[in-house]
Amino acid sequence: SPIAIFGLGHMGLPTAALLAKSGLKVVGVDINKETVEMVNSGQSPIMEPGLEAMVKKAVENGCLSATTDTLSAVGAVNVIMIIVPTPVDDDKKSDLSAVISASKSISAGLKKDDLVIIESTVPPGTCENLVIPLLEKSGLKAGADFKVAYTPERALPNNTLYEMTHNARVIGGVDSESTQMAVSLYHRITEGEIIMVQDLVTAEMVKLMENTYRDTNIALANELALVCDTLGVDAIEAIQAANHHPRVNIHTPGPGVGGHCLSIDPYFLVEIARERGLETPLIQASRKVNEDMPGEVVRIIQKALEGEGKTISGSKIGVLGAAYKGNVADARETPAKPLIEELISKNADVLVNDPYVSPEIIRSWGAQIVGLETALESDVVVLVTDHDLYRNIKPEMIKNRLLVCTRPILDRETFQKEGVIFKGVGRS
Ligand code: SAJ
Repeated sequence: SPIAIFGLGHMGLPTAALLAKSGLKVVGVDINKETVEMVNSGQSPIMEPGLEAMVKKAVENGCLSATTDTLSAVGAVNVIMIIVPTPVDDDKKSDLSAVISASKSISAGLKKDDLVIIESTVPPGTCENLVIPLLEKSGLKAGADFKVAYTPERALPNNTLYEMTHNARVIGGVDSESTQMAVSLYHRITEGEIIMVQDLVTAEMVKLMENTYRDTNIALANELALVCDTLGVDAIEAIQAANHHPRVNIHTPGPGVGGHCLSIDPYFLVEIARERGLETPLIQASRKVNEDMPGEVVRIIQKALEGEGKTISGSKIGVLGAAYKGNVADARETPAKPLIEELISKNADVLVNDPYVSPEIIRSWGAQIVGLETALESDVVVLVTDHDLYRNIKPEMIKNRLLVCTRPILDRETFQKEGVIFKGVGRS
């Protein structure tokens, strides 16, 4: 049966393309006209390996189309997916407005026996307490008249198509028939194991547990790195040695945690627990540790410059990378932003190089955009994002011999041997 997918973003568009590739007719629904036009002309608005080719083919085959017209889309299908963004607002409370507006649009055209699948990351309980009541405004009853399932998306940006088709998937439904229907649908696109859980709320909780696990572990790595710093211990060497223990897997310290997932999802747990009278000190402390990392990097830069008789104020600082992680164009919640803004507020001349992130975004932080060579001529070079192309940087390319490498992609010894002063998170 044909499918409508609400949200043609980082997760919605690859899902739409994969379902279309499996032979289903898919209509993507998005509020952004530009996105809809791009998809209809066979282009991908998102940088993701392999995606554009897949979109192009699906559109040419007539299996994939896009529209802003929600009602006609819902009317023409029997399966509707919600894959829209769920950010947090300034108070770190979940902003479910996109889920709400999609649910309302679906409700307006919902038919008997339709299946609604939610993939957006949400505070546990959202399907039961918010989405279903909105869908039931159609006059139909969840379970009896229409089906509802929740399945979190777990694919890793930059490896999305592979992970969507190979990762294990967790599915929970409002009743077992809902779960079963969703399972058979996802079997069309994934070779990965499909794990059925009891209900909607369990599936919602699984997703938040995964991303909170990762955020908390990265926070631990970052805090340990800062302790290493005070001792003159190289954190990367120490972590690699510790990870030889069979039950230890310390994550990688860095300039902070970015992206639309890890830096947001833990707050959904904090919020939902608090509503039930429970505080979550560990999760909250981890968020704070990770959010403080850009400030820690500024301190490391300051010390490095002081060693050269310079200050942040008046120095040229070359920043390599603005994206939240390597080889992506995504700058959402990137630690590069607060880092760059703090350097600018301290009167540094910040020169940013990033071949992927859109120049407008970088300029909106007040920074200048430069080529790699120019960035490497700065008073200090600060590597922020682990883009693969930065792995080719050689010691002699660092003109002023001062490098703050916040990611372990360059070999410390090689640089030091060539006279480069090599600093980093936990490597000072
Ligand atoms: N990072 C570190 N140290 C590490 C690992 C990551 O500093 O040891 C940083 C990265 O540089 C980046 C951030 O953390 O700034 C997050 O990067 P990531 O690659 O770990 O994860 P995301 O946000 O791109 O994708 C995550 C994934 N979740 C998990 O691995 C548990 C992905 O599977 C989810 O689908 C995605 O969130 C999501 O959509 O929720």
